[in-house]
Amino acid sequence: MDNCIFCRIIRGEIPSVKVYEDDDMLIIKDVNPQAEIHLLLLPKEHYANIVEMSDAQARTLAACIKKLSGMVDELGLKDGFRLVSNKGANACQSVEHLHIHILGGKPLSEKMC
Ligand code: DGP
Repeated sequence: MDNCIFCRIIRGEIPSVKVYEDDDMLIIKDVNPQAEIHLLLLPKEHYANIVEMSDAQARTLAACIKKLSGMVDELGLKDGFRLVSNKGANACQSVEHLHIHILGGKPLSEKMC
């Protein structure tokens, strides 16, 4: 998607702090962290949210999350973390490219959006 900010990050057109990358996903630091550790898991394939996700995309995303579960120590998440994916503006989704928030450590904000 030409103008999708996360597609542009994936293509390297917009800088980001990359934590992990493979053929299926990119993990970056969130530019506006809501917790001590706030990462974003971005599937490389563009789709807006979990409602738009195909069966094949769901399988790929599940494999990405399984891979993430093996990276907990190196990502500093061994004491616990939350995974959050917002769908729709009413649920605070601001970027229409599916992403999973990975939140660990102390919250930095109480706000929902
Ligand atoms: P959501 O509100 O669920 O759509 O989350 C979007 C997140 O993406 C939000 O926490 C801020 C983050 N974000 C937006 N633009 C950029 C960017 O250009 N770079 C990075 N690293 N994060 C971004």
